[in-house]
Amino acid sequence: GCGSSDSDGGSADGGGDTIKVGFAQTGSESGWRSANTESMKEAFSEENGFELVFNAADNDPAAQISAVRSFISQGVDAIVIAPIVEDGWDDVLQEAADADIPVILEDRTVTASEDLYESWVGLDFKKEGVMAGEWAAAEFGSEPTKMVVLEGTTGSAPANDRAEGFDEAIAGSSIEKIDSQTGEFTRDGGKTVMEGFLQKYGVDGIDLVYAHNDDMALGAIEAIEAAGGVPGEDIKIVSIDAVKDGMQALVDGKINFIVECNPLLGDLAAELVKDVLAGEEVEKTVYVEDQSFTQEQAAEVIDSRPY
Ligand code: GYE
Repeated sequence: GCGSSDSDGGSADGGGDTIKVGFAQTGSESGWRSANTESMKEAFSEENGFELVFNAADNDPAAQISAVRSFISQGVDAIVIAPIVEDGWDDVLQEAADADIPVILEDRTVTASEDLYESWVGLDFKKEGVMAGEWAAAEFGSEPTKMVVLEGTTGSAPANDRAEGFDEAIAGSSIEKIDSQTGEFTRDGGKTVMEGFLQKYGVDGIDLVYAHNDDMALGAIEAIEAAGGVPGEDIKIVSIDAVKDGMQALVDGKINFIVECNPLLGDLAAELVKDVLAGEEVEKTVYVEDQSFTQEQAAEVIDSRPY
């Protein structure tokens, strides 16, 4: 037979073919992250020939580096990392290289030399920021517009690149960034930071929220409603991810535009690990395409979204 309970061969019997992979996840900050973790666990399953050692570092960069060190000392066959922040990876990646353990990055990028990892698979965060910014510039035309920004985790690739792309796209527009602060990519963080902005500027003093992810936009919606404002009307909102709850808020008119960020990277990451261990050449960077959604477009696709 060929089922996963087969004991006379295959890779699901704990035999020598099983690939032991350590995966250092960021944590569990958002809906995007839950979907990404699920995708990774499904792809790195026993049925697919893997033994997965999973670690989620609660978004603490030092804890994530410790997790990678522990994978190295366990002698795993390969290491996959979703790096919380871009900087600080040189030493531990060198240690993995010294131990002959290949490293694949998924989702976020690092500033360390490309020689220190085999491949990276993820999204073009800068392009996501550009798409969000282009929508905002077109939406507000030449109207004077006061914008606040809910930034992702400080020092993370998506926070850096989404800020850069957006700012480039709105350069020369009538949009003025009046404040910007990190909400850590969480719903609570977005809510707390937005409460502070509303206290400072009032509902009338803010026209637009740019949230680096849907979860922070959802937190901002709660804060705006609690302050007596109508999200999507009094204050417009643009965010990134297109997870279920974000898309629902878009359909409900509380968010105005969402740029997608596809979290389903597991199969691509697992394929890269297998190819690298088989000695095959792999691409250094593997980009997954993103779309974007207006409220009308979201209503059409929401039921068929896989995450
Ligand atoms: O947008 C956010 C998550 O790194 C692309 O991390 C990922 C980001 C995603 O917490 O929701």
